Amino acid sequence: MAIVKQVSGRYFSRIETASREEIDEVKLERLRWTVKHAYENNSFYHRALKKAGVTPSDIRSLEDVSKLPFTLKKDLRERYPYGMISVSLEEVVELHASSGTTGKPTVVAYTRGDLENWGELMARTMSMAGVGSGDVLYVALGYHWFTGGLGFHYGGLKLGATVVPAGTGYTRRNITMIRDLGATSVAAVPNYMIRMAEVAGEMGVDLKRDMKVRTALLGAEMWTEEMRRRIESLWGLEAFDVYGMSELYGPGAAGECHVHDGLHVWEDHFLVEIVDPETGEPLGPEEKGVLVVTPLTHEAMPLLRYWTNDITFIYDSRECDCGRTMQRIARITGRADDMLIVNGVNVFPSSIETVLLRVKGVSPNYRVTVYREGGLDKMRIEVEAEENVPPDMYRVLERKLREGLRDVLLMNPRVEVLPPGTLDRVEGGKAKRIIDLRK
Ligand code: DLL
Repeated sequence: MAIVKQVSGRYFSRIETASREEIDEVKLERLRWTVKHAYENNSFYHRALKKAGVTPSDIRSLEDVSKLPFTLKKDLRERYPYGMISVSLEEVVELHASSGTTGKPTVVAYTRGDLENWGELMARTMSMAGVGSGDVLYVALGYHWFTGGLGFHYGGLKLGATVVPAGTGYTRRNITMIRDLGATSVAAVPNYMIRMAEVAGEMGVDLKRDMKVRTALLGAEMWTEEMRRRIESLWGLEAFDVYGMSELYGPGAAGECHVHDGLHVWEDHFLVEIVDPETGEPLGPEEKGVLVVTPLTHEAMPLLRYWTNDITFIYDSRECDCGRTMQRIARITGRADDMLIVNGVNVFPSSIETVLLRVKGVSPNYRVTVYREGGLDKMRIEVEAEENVPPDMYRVLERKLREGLRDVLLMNPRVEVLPPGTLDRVEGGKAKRIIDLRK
């Protein structure tokens, strides 16, 4: 299941291949600007910096970032809706917000300059994946509070691509339009590519024969290499990982080039660090921990050392065969709070996905439930079989999966292989695969 077409991307901005000295110079200048802006124009940061005993003039090198206090999601929630905004509301031209399923939503604000930057970052990210003018970019991501839809939209416009603001839901219509409009690139969450492939099958549409899609730009949820392979082979395309979050404008903080070895961080706009999840102490290159980001250009809502809660590491080497000099992070293993602690063993859902999808005949539709029984943590893993697997093979698959999972989980989970179509589907949003009944 090798990659079908090798896309070679183009540089969108000169800075992508700039020297280390130049990049660091830009970063330092912008870091100093950001700290000053936050200190002078936001009462929360003014107080936080005073408390930490730091003034903007104390930031003399990039390492000085570690003097700054962290900002947590809870800080944004507590200052809902406008408490983190550091410009006058007249300068704010767009607002987004998280869905706020747990507590208050977090609001993110943009000035015109911020939207300009976001468009530039998304243009770079997509250009790196070979998208440009002449492409029909089909954006199958939410367009409302979620930043996914508009992020790809702004980037696509900047590239001169033909942008289709499709949004989510209406999966049958999406299949028809991707085919009829001759879309060459699709932006979506990974699980939706699987869902669309399933619906295309029901409609009798052959993704490889009837579609012109060459690339998929995917992100917004944890996905593994195994998931990438499944998507690529179902659609006959090349899939690129795109990382971002609302608090960092949206998608486009980092993305993959055609080498597919880590994600290039747009360092002139984001200063990234990896810290120990327990102590907050900075970790070195190649050491896994929590990604902490200081956006360097966000006018409406500067954030200092934003604790993303995403787990990854920074590559030691800055050399990449694509010629870009911007540092790379590894694909996100998951969020720190998604990590399951099962009878004292730490398990990331991504390791479960990896085991499941390595087994032939097992589909990418799965659900993991953790519960307590008799004073012990138990895990049930339900996964659908592929369409062509006869039901009398389900027991064989279960045995295979149990063996693989035992090595990762250090326990015997209950594994159930189910007929295709049993589990609930999400029509375009982030998948909810983990149910922890202990919480
Ligand atoms: O998910 C922005 C986005 C849209 C990124 C479309 C990529 C594509 P939020 O809804 O604020 O923003 O969620 C951010 O999603 O902290 C990660 O946990 C997760 N996430 C985003 N991209 C990836 C990725 C958007 N490529 C949260 N791999 C982040 C794994 C990702 N997880």
